[in-house]
Amino acid sequence: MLPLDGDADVERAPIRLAEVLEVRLPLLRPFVTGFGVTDQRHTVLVHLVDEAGLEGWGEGPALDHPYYLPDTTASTFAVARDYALPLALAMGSPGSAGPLAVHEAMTPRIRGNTFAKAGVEAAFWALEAARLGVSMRALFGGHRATAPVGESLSITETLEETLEEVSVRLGEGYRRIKLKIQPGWDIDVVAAVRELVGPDVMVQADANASYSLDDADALARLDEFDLACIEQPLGWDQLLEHAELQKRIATPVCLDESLRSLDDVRRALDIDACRNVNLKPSRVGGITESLRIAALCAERGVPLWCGGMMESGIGRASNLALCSLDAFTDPADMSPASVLFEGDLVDPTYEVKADGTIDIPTQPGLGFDVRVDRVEARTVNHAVVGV
Ligand code: OSB
Ligand code: MG
Repeated sequence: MLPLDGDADVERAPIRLAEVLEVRLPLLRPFVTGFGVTDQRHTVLVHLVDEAGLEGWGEGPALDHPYYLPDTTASTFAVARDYALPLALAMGSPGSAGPLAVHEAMTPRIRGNTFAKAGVEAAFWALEAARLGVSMRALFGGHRATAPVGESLSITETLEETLEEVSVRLGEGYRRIKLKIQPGWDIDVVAAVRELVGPDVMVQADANASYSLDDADALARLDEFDLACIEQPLGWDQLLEHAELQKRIATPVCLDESLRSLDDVRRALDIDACRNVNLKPSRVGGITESLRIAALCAERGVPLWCGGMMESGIGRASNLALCSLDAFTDPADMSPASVLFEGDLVDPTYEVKADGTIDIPTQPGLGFDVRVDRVEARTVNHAVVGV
């Protein structure tokens, strides 16, 4: 049962602190994709505290630059501070609104800016879970205790480096390998990885919008490697072109950048622009929209998995809780913070177990303890929003 019928009937103490923070998390290794190299992860946090002392943390993990989607860290920080959080707080007396009402307050008014809305909404979901004394998993209506995960491998200097990393991750139990590809780094790397892992390992590719429809024949050559899907081969706004491409290749197209709302997903499925869905809650404007997308994919029998934005543990917490829903059929992109950052913002952080799964927390609220000292040490921009 999804919690979409209305907010719970719960006592909500007024919110006494609402703040937006930009934090800088140094990456252990640069992350290289078709849109560039990142070695510092700048992300946006939303923090709420109510008069009863209960807290909610959320994350709006846009990237620094507008090369993935129009949203950036700076735009997300500004829109969360100036519009999303003020609209959320203006619902009733400050803090009297539940997360669904907060979603309704922001979504029809703020165009785009999904990462800002998602960060604010996530903080209200975590706070709601704390107020109800339940886990986010229970609040979202999920039953699974663990989430299977895969790794998203960045583009490396040499093929050997990629093959080495694939072996390490499969040895550690990861359930699926996702290779970042771009023109010039595609067929050879996919062929070499398939050869290395054999026919039974789940392999997929993510192009981050680096091809055009003119490359359809080249992309069709990937068909022989039995990829679970090819993610976002074409431009971020090229829905019709993806439908055309899907007619010309056998590999299922998966969309990431192109899906920013429930309506986007419905349209994409209706025109066969994709046969596989990467759901990033922050990219679609939050948990509420994600629950609706999960229900749609389940209804239509579409393979669904939870993508990642290299969130800190704060952002991963709500993603992980979402993975407890049966609608998620395929492994999530959820490399642990220990692989990504010098130290996560939650402690203890989540880890991938030897069976390639992550335990989904059952503690009330966010499900993890936030390391406020680390958040403070890494904050580069901070704004308190009046309540
Ligand atoms: O395209 O899926 C993507 C990270 C940042 C921006 C875009 C993408 C990614 C990933 C996810 O590949 C990796 C992760 O979060 O573990
Ligand atoms: Mg992607």
